Amino acid sequence: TKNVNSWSPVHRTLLTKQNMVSKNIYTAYQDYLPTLIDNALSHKRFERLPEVKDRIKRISEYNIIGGKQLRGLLTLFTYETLKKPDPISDELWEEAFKLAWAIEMLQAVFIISDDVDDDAVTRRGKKCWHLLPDVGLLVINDVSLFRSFIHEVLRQNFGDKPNYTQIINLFNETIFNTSMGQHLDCMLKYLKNPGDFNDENYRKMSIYKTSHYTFRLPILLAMIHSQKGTKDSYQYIDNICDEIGINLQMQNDFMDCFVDENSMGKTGTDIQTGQLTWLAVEALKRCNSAQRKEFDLCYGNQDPVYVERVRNLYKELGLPQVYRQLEKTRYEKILKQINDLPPGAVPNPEVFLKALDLIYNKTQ
Ligand code: DMA
Ligand code: MG
Ligand code: MG
Ligand code: MG
Repeated sequence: TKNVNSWSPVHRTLLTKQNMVSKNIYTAYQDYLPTLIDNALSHKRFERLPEVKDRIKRISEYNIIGGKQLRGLLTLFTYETLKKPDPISDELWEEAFKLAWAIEMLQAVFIISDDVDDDAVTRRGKKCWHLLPDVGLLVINDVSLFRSFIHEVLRQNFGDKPNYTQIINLFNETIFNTSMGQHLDCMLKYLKNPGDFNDENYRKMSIYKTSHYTFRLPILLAMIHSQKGTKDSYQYIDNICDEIGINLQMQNDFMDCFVDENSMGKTGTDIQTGQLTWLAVEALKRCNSAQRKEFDLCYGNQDPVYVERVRNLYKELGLPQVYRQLEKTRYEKILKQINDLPPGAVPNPEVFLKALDLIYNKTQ
C-alpha cells in the first residue's frame, strides 16, 4: 500500500550527498514516512473522519518532502554518533526515524505559516500551501490540525515509553520558542521602527526562529532517544546551537537576495516585505546619507524595480564580500568554541562540527 513514488522523485539524491547516514539507513528512512503517516491515520479515532484523513495526508505529501531534510538527517546522524560503538537494532532505528520525521513534520508546519507571514508565493518549486485554491484562509486550521497530528503521532508511538514526557516537553518548548521568534520577525519589519535593525535584534530573532528547531531540537531528541548525555550538557549545546543557527539564518537571508529562484525553489520576499535581515542590518551600518535615502525609499516595496535597486545598493556596499568574510570568521570562531569545550561537557562534539560544515559555503 505504500507508494513511495507518490512522495516525490527529487529528494532521493539530495541526502546521500550530505553523507549524514549510510545509504541503507537513508533509504529505509525515506521509505518510512508513508508508513508512519498511514499507520497513524489508521487509528480508530479517524475511523469516521475520512475527510480529515484525506486532508492530513495531503498536507503531508505536499509539505514534508522536497527540502534538504537537514533537521531529520541531523537527528539520525546525532543518534548514530551517540550510540557508537553499540550496534543499533532495527527497532531502535525505526524509533529514530519516527522522531526525525516528527521534526520534519514540524518544519512543514513552520514553513506553511512562515509563507503566510512572509507573503511568499513559492516553496520547494511549488506554489505555497496557502495559495492552493482549496486552502486560502483554511491554512489557519490546517496548521493547527497538522501540529496536533504531530502530537498524535508521538502519542501513538511513544505514549507508553518512559521518555514520552521528555519528548513532548521538548517539542512544546521548541514550538513555543520558534513561534516567539516568528513573532519577533513579524514585529521587527522595517518602518515599524527603523532603529530595530541592529545586530542584537537580529541575533535574538534568529536564535528563536531558527536555532532552536533546526539544531537544538534534533540534537536533544537524539540524546533523549539514545539516553546519552545529561542536563549538564544542555547549556553548552544551547550556546553552540544558537551560533550555528545564526549562521544558517544569515545564509538564508543572503540567498533570498542573491541566489536565483530556480535553484532556491522559492522567490525572494525579504526586500519586498521589509524583513529584518543580515543584509539590511549590515547595509544600514555602511550607508552614507544618499545611500540611506535610497534604502528608505526602496526597502519594503513589492515593485521589482525597487527590489533591484536595493540589491544594487547591497552590491555597491560590498555586502557579498562582507558576507563571505564573516561566514568564514564565524565558522572559525564556532569551530574554536567547539574545540574549547571542556572534556566530557557534551557527549558528542563531532555532531556540532558536522552541523557547522553542513551549512558552510553553500551559496556559491
Ligand atoms: C525562517 O525564516 C524561519 C522559520 C521558522 C521558517 P525565513 O522566513 O527566512 O525562512 P525562508 O527563507 O525559508 O522563508
Ligand atoms: Mg520566509
Ligand atoms: Mg519568515
Ligand atoms: Mg529567508
